[in-house]
Amino acid sequence: MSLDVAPPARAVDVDQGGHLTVDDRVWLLRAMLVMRGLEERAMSLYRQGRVPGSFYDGYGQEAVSAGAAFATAPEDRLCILHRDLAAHVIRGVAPARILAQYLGREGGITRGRDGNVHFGDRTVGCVGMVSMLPDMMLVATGMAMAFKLRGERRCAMTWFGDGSTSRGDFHEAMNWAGVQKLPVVFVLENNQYAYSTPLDKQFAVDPVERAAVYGFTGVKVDGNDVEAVFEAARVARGRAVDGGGPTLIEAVTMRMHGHAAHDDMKYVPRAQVDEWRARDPIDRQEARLAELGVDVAAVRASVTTEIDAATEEALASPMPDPASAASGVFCEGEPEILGDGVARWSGFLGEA
Ligand SMILES: Cc1ncc(C[n+]2csc(CCOP(=O)(O)OP(=O)(O)O)c2C)c(N)n1
Ligand SMILES: [Mg+2]
Repeated sequence: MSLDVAPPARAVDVDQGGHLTVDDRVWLLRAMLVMRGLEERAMSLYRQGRVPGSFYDGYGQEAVSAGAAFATAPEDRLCILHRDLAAHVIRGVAPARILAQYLGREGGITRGRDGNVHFGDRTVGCVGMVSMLPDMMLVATGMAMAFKLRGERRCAMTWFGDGSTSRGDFHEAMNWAGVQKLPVVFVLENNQYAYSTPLDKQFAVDPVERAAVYGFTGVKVDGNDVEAVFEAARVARGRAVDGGGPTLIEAVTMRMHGHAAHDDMKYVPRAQVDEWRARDPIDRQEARLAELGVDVAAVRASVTTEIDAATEEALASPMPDPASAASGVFCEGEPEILGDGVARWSGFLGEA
């Protein structure tokens, strides 16, 4: 197995039982290590004043995005949130482009048009993130509706936090997806806090139970076990593309850092953090693979080399030309009107 090539376009044959090979299991570890390495690097660049805006990370939550994204097929579409970097990595977005994005460089995914986590590379099926929460649930539900209307065998997957479950848009998306039996997978990343608000101040019932209220399946999974998240997402994706409707996956994890770089999270009890540190998803996957005889130190070393090279490449990328600031921001050119009345723009946005 080569550690230096891009992730396979279709990591696992998700339609054929989805059995994880040892290589697949190493890819899952790798994606989590790349996410952690990239975020650690970006955080230090932020502290040097080289990353504009704020900085958000998903330290300790890597299994949720890696495991779920690994269950998607190339034709699926992903709406990825601020603590889900591993999903971009799994889809094949190069680490150098992600770092260049944080740095606001021309080589970033939005070519310096938007800051930090607000990006998505549509050429690999990742839709640019809308910051208002949880608007991406509605975007994913709309895409799933399009797939269903066109009779296409593909699904939309979206991630969102526990804080989103108290918003009206959450209920609208869940309701419509349930009524229409849409091929959408909702991944609730329950990391115990929405900014400083703990779970017991957010809801009176376990959010996974809400799926049944809207007429579809809800499953709770250990969000720090990447293979358990993968399996739940694989089953959910299969149900979606087979016409069985949506699934709500509640992945239980912990936000190990503050909401963003400015937040010292003094409101989080120390014991809670210590308890979750012992369940670190990377440590757990490494222990599993070490038992199978995989040289996990070599995997770690290869990821560090990759992150070093990505950092150099990102820092060498120029700042965008201010004169080009408005290009690629809006749809350009005339839309093509398809037979069914749907307008489609080609060019920058590409096809959905
Ligand atoms: C409608 C809306 N209100 C407030 C915010 C600001 N905001 C961004 S992230 C966040 C906390 C969200 O908590 P949660 O959904 O649990 O996700 P987490 O940050 O824990 O991953 C808030 C309040 C926002 N983006 N959108
Ligand atoms: Mg949260």
